[in-house]
Amino acid sequence: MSRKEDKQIHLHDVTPGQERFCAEVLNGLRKPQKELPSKYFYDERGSYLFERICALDEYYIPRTEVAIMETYIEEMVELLGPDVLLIEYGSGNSTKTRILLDHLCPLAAYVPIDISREQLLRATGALLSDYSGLEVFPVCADYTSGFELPVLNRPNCRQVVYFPGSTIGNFDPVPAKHFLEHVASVCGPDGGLLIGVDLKKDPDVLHRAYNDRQGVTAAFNLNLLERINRELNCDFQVEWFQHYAFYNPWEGRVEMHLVSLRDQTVWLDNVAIPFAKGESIWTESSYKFNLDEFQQMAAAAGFKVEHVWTDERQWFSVQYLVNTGETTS
Ligand code: AVI
Repeated sequence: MSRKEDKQIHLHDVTPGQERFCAEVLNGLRKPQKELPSKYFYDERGSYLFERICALDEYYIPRTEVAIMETYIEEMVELLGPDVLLIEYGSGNSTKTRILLDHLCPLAAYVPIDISREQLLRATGALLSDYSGLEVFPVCADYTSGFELPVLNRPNCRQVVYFPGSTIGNFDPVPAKHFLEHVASVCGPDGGLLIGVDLKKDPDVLHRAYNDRQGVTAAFNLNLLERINRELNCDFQVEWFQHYAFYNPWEGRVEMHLVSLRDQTVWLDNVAIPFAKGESIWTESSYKFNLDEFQQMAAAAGFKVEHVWTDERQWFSVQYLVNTGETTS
């Protein structure tokens, strides 16, 4: 583990190195159904493209979530209580967090965690200048695998984890349960989790959200190959791959793939990776839930759903879960 300092921002940096990136890419590309971990979308360009996705008309998630937060913020803050130590997983540009920061008072401290170092530093700098007196302890980490949080001496505060955007949907069911168990251990016996959960809906709405007309989602998906070329010295011919996203109703998830447009071979680290025409690399799953399904998953990880807020169309939910310390399976 290493600590790096950046001006006045004290960054706790536990990001995985390039070796792990290379090993995970190779491991995924050697599977019968080739796959790449979606956490690697978020280099500097990927984070920029994701921000553009969030501004698209078709991508309803951020708009709907912000509207729910703004409508019910007083109720949320009341449930969270005073002296909260707010820990955010996948904080990105911390836009939605500002709604909480504007209302949570007093706040013990804010710990944003993100894999994208540049974005984390930018967001932390902006928060420090906009919220005088706010203590921010940024952590650069891959939160999908184990890492240590900085030890903060705040004895009388309640730890609340904030996990918006339905990023929980990017985990498969077993890792999702493990992730929630990890969150339960982070927030402790009287802690809580405020989480954004995307709900099942008309597949046409989902299809449009992941196949936008401007092609921003396609560029976001293809940037993963460009990143691998840039950082791992690989030779993907990016124009020979095509973005393909669809809703799989049996599994309740949107799947994103990159489909090879011809027979081709890609070289990475002296390993040849053959592609047949039409073969795909599975780059992301985005699970959609109904309220019962999510409640069961949360209970299996030791959480009780205390409150659910949704929009009128019931497209998205923000939920407050409390740690019961008991798992149901
Ligand atoms: C970050 N995550 C919740 C997004 C999603 O909807 O699964 C990532 C994304 N992929 C394509 N568009 C957005």
